[in-house]
Amino acid sequence: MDEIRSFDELLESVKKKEKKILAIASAEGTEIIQAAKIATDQGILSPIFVGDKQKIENICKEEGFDLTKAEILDEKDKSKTSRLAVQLVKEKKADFLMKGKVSTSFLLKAVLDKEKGLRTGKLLSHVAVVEIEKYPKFLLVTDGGMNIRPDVSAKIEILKNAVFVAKNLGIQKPKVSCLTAVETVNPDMQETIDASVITKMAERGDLGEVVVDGPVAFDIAIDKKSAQMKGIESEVSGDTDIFLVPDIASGNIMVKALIYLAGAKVGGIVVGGGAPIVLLSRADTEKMKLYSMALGAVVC
Ligand code: COD
Repeated sequence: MDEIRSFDELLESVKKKEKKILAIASAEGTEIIQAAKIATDQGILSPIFVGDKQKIENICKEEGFDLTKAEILDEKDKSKTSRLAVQLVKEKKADFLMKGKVSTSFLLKAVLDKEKGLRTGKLLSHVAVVEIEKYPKFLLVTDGGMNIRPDVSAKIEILKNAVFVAKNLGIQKPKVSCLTAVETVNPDMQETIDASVITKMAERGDLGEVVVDGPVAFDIAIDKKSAQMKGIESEVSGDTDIFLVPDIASGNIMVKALIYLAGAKVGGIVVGGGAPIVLLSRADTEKMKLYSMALGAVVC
């Protein structure tokens, strides 16, 4: 499989594959139906709308969504829509899951339910896939969306999840930068210790087909010249695929800064469970919603 380096290429790739079925928990929102309409019109998925049937049908009519292209499961109780959508995935009636007008914690709790959820024994984590004019390929940032302050064991799981996404994007041997503020191990900065542990594990082959560098600051990770000026020799520098960030705040800030200051295009998904989960935010543009759904479809 050729490496996918942009969202246009991603959409083309998804369109060539079998159409995936997306279960949407509490789909009765205009922006949700609009996003599902774009993805359906582009031929990348078929939705199952779980929620208030009457409201969903009304919005579909307003938005010109062809109701023959979707299934609707009537459930007005918001505490039940997440469980129903999760159940559809568990029973293989849907391939992946999306949050509609239900809170993130409701949906995640249904996903994490020990009996009825989508647990696989692995950690669930968020991967943001970023396309930016100044960089010749995708840049994956993790985890700026789910795990708040991961310890080193959690970071290893987060990295494995991101490698899984990278492989689905055709990146055979992803290059990973464990981001910190400095290139030296400083015992007062726990993230530098975690980064050096992960780098050592990768060197020993414990993390599979990846090349890891860290601790490393963002300038060194993104720009080979900066590395050379600092006298740092690194195969990863200037060619990073995955940016492993120290915590949710740093990852979230990094991605949003790229969107607002550098016009980045971004899609994001949660992986590690039985199926990918699309968690859209209200502030996402229609395109970003489409990119996230396409990402979900490509990693199913
Ligand atoms: N993967 C797998 N299992 C998990 C995970 C995970 N990432 N997180 C928790 N669990 C399991 C635990 O092992 C436990 O068995 C059960 O779930 C409950 O664990 P808690 O009590 O630690 O989890 P919650 O329900 O309090 O919190 C989980 C959240 C994902 C809701 C929490 O971590 C959170 O709020 N994350 C930030 C989400 C967010 O605000 N994102 C910003 C969006 S932009």
